[in-house]
Amino acid sequence: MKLLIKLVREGLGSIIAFVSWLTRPAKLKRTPEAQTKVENELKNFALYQFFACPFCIKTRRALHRLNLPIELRNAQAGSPHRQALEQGGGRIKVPCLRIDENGTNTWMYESGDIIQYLEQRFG
Ligand SMILES: N[C@@H](CCC(=O)N[C@@H](CS)C(=O)NCC(=O)O)C(=O)O
Repeated sequence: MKLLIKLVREGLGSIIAFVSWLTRPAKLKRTPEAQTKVENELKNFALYQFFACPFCIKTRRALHRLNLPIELRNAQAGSPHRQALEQGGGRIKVPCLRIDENGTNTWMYESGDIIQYLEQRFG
């Protein structure tokens, strides 16, 4: 039964991911200089996520719209990133944005908070 629920959830998530990919919004355009500056800042960012999680899909969609090529890290069971998320952030919950800046690691949970933060900083 648990396996069936997992399969249905993964299947639905994959369909949502596909539809979201088909209907991707236009990317924010910056000057080449501004885009390079943003991309340099983003080298300190990583998004821990699951491919088929609807909250992660929503967050990846915002990354696309804001033209933010942030490294995606799969935090599913069996992935080495899962342990890093649990140890650094304190729990296994995705999406989680890790920001490594000024010698401090910030682990931001909640898709709404992540999107709002990225919109305010880079939008
Ligand atoms: N309110 C949260 C919900 C996030 C959430 O429920 N994520 C699920 C995956 S869809 C999760 O991480 N569950 C823990 C797990 O599967 O181990 C958000 O918007 O980010």
